[in-house]
Amino acid sequence: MSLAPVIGVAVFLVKGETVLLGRRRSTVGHNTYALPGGHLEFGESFEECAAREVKEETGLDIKDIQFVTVTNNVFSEAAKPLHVVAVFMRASLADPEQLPQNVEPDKCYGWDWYDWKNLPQPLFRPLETMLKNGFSPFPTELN
Ligand code: 8DG
Ligand code: MG
Ligand code: MG
Repeated sequence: MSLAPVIGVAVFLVKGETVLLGRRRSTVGHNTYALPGGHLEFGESFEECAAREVKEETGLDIKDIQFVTVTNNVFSEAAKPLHVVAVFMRASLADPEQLPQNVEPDKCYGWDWYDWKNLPQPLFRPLETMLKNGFSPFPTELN
């Protein structure tokens, strides 16, 4: 078991005033609502990783992929301690008509769009912490 930090990339896929969230089936953050995302692969850019993970997990194609922020997450109470440096990106749908599919049903209970002002609970802890700190992926007039 390696105890080195790993790099995660998570994507605020925004549509109107909503974001795409799925309830996790993974050990880390089980049952909590999280963004699509995964681990950065060797040689990948953040934008490439964002597009690949969103496609692998939801079937959706994204555009206008931009870096928004990075957070440091230590899951010390997990059965297998985990340290993830999470890079957050924002993107929009390449085709606004495209519908999310649950491509990895072993990892997620399903994807849906949630109003930013009425997010489901509980949120995945890294997300919850960002929100508590006042973070929003939307322009200020929506907050
Ligand atoms: P992979 O095998 O497909 O590469 O990985 P994955 O199974 O899809 O990884 P993941 O757990 O979904 O994402 C990697 C890490 O990114 C996760 O363990 C912690 C970090 N992360 C956050 N916030 C979020 C989030 O909202 N969504 C996702 N998916 N990951 C997040 O800190
Ligand atoms: Mg993944
Ligand atoms: Mg994932």
